[in-house]
Amino acid sequence: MTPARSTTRLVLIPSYNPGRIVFETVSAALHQWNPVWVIVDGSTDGTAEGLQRIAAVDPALRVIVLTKNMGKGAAVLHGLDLAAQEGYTHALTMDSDGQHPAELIPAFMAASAAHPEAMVLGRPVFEASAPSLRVKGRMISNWWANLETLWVGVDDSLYGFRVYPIEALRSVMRNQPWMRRFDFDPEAVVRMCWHGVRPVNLPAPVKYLRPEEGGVSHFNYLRDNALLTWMHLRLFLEFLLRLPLLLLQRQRRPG
Ligand SMILES: Nc1nc2c(ncn2[C@@H]2O[C@H](COP(=O)(O)OP(=O)(O)O)[C@@H](O)[C@H]2O)c(=O)[nH]1
Ligand SMILES: [Mg+2]
Repeated sequence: MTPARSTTRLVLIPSYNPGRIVFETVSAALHQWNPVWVIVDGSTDGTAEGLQRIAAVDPALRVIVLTKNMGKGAAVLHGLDLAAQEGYTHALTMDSDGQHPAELIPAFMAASAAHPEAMVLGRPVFEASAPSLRVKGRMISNWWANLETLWVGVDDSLYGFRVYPIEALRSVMRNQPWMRRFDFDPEAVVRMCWHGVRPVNLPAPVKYLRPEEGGVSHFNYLRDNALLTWMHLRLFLEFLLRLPLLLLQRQRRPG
């Protein structure tokens, strides 16, 4: 049975060549929420066609196809612009590759409804099988993100299972060229904090699927770590410029 349609909150799934696992991911999301929008980001694995076939018989699913690969952030922004036009106020983003817990969509949406001005961030709970290089690597990104936000309370900077207030995120993205590729998730958290959107953290398991289970990652260790390093360098320089203002905001922070 499809859940009742929400007119304020939607699930946005950016998707780039995830392979067949996307059908399970999307079906799990549809089990929990209505509407679910998938932004197919220039995929060449035939998943756009398969998803469109599902959408043809299930009005809870909308498939938006970008013919060229634009990057995760650009795909999310495309979805946010359309969602704003249709009056949605909040979007839960999740990955298309089966790593994120669809069963927690209602709990995250409920937390967002309780704190509409905040962003609801997943705090990853890793399985023992999670690659330790990825788990340790994110501690570096988290350290930078906490410094850049003066420890306002970001538990994890990289986990893309989140609920964002749409207008705040669009206005953060609109006026700068960054946050369009894989660097989207951590930069969004930092810039949203600077924008005055506070984080609410909820634990959420992350799965690392084996290739034979349909696990696919486009994370390229050198390319993406270079992108993340460059991103934190940019953010850090901007942080230094913003520091007086951030310290002032911190003084005024309640509690
Ligand atoms: N890497 C990558 N991911 C994209 C892109 N566009 C959308 N995505 C989505 O972003 C999510 C995260 O990417 P993934 O390769 O799984 O990275 P990982 O989970 O950190 O290993 C997936 O849902 C992708 O389908 C893109 O251009 N590159
Ligand atoms: Mg992934």
